[in-house]
Amino acid sequence: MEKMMSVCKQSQVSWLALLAVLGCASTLPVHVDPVCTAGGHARYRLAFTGKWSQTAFPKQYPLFRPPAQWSQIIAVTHSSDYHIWQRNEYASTGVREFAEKGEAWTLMKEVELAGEKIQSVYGIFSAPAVISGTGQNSVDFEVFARHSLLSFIVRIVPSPDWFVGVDSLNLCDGDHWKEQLSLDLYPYDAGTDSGFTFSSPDFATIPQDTVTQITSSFPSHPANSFYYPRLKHLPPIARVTITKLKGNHIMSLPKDLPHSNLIPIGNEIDSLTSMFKYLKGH
Ligand SMILES: [Ca+2]
Repeated sequence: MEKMMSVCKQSQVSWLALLAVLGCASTLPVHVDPVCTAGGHARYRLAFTGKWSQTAFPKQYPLFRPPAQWSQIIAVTHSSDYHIWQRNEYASTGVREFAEKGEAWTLMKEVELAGEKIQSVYGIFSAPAVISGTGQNSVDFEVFARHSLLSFIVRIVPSPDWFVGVDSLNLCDGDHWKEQLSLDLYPYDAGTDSGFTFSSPDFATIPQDTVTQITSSFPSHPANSFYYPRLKHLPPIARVTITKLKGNHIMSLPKDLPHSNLIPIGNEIDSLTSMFKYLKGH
């Protein structure tokens, strides 16, 4: 390691050491995003589309009490040293409560603390619940170079602890903002409740498991609602499209919260509190 660092230092003064520089660069962890040098900020629209139909997912498709639907979308813009949730890592208490019950209070508090303590979160915003398996919703938000990553989480309703979402999608591409991204979404298990089916009663996972992707063959148990042994892959259960909006003016808070409600973190406790009230009311 010392040798490597020594080579890195020397390489700064010599063209001959260019290869060494490249060699050093290649030793960086793969998850490090290139620095975002895009100027100003960019405005985007996040459009969520449920694809959870009875045709695509016939097994145990929830028709009543409640029928298949989605929770509100909780989304965060942040830097690379923060994750609201991560595959193969343990879910936070806030993610647990949200994935199991759709309760956002603790999750919002966790995000707020991350914004205050490590300055890694710029903003949190939400879109209201999508009240059918194939419904749509959208919300506008803005990003800045220092916090160019987008993450979000949407609970699958009903379910034990299942959700869809995105972890750390970078909207910046070097010196410019990406125009549009679309991603198919697949179910994740928060690792906190061991229910097998959409309508399973509460059954805490002890000890807690990590967040895992649910597939047509995992968990490998015939009772699981997503277990389709004849399918190689599950069809996407939702899709998200993120589109850069024209214009560059700072978006003001809309009067009608349910459509869009970007709430900058920082010291905006009052705004966040009203956000909490809004979320609690849904
Ligand atoms: Ca589970």
